[in-house]
Amino acid sequence: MKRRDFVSLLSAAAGSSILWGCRKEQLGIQEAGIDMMSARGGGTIATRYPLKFPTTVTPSALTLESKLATSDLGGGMISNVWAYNGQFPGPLIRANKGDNVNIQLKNSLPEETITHWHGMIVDHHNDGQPMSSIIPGFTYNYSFTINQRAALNFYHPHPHMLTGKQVYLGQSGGFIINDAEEAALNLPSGPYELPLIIRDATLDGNNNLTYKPSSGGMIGKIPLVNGTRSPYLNVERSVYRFRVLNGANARIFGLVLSNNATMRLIGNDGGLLAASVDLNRIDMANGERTDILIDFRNYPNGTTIMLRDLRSGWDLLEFRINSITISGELPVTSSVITALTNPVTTRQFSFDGMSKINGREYDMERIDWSVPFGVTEKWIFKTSGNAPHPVHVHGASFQVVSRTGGRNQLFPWESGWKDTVLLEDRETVEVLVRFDAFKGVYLMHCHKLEHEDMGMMANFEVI
Ligand SMILES: [Cu+2]
Repeated sequence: MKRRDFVSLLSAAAGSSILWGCRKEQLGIQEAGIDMMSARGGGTIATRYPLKFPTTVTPSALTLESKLATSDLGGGMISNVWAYNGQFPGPLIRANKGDNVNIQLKNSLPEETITHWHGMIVDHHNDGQPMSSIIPGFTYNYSFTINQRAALNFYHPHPHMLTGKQVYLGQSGGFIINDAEEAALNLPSGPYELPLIIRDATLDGNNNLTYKPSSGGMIGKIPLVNGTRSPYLNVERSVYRFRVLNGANARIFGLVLSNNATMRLIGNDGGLLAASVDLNRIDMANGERTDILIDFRNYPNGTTIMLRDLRSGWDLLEFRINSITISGELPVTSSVITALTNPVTTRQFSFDGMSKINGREYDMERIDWSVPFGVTEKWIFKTSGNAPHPVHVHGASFQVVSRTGGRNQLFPWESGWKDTVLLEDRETVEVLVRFDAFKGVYLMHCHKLEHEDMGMMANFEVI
């Protein structure tokens, strides 16, 4: 907590002598106490700032400029960032299945970059892989038709050895696809459907994001939601749909509500689940997405509820119920997920140390295996240590069929279609995958971005 915030907090808490005492000589003790409360989750006391939202854009004729900018992290705390179109996080792209995407990426960063559409099934040219990186001052044109089910996807840079730094400094955003199946469900929409990009960060003495990864990846000291520190969100007594992305480089979040209420999980990486499920905890590795309904109808006006991360103990986002009128419904959702079956080939991949898959580091020029087009395969992910490794596959969604060792179970947020699955120490995870959209070179890698940058990544070719 910065001194300025502490002072404003003191004036805000002036009437709360029971909590904080009023004797000025206690100030030093109080400051330490408040610091601890702030870090440990005394959320009703800390100064909080309005949750920011990115602007929504369509991808039909979009220019995305990767450039240096500044962003207000909340309360006038200005930080230098690397932002798409000057926004941190980047603009929220929204389109329908069947729409044409025409995006020009302009590189105004001081180093090479390329943007990848994590979760989107596109051909090699449009996938934004490291070999497609462009140098400063150049542009890259993406053009494709969206042909996949409704989902929240994640756009971010993918240049070799620079991904972690660029994502960390602010290069990330959401890409929502809508479709007719989803529209028929009448889910909360408009102001009741909101993106939450959750990540961590460490600020230097000038409040700038500072990138200092360790062997376990870049683990930041504070949470940010939509680029906002200590955020709050005014909500009505209604049902909200939150499109949640873990946009951290390396941190895993265990999401809970402070009153232990359930959240209705309706979707994940690849869209709607076969059936919605009520949960009071949802874990998300970096790169994973969840689609969550939260029902605020039964709380009196003025109630506050905190979205917390149980793994760190952090308060992430305070919901402030701010209406008397009750509206909305909490739908039970379902969707048709056709199970992949009868794999014809089994492949094993060991995620070794911090930089290798099956004993080899990434080589942009090397194709490590070939996959026949349109054939179901079983891929088995293991680790020899240094997990967690969130394993991400380009070019197709997969279905997770088992986890043995470690947590030794699958979780509801791992059903349906996935593109990222968490591999913790001692775990073996089996997935079924079929590449039936495009032939060409794609990537499989650890989505702990520092592992990816160190070489825990491989090219394969769909033939
Ligand atoms: Cu890893």
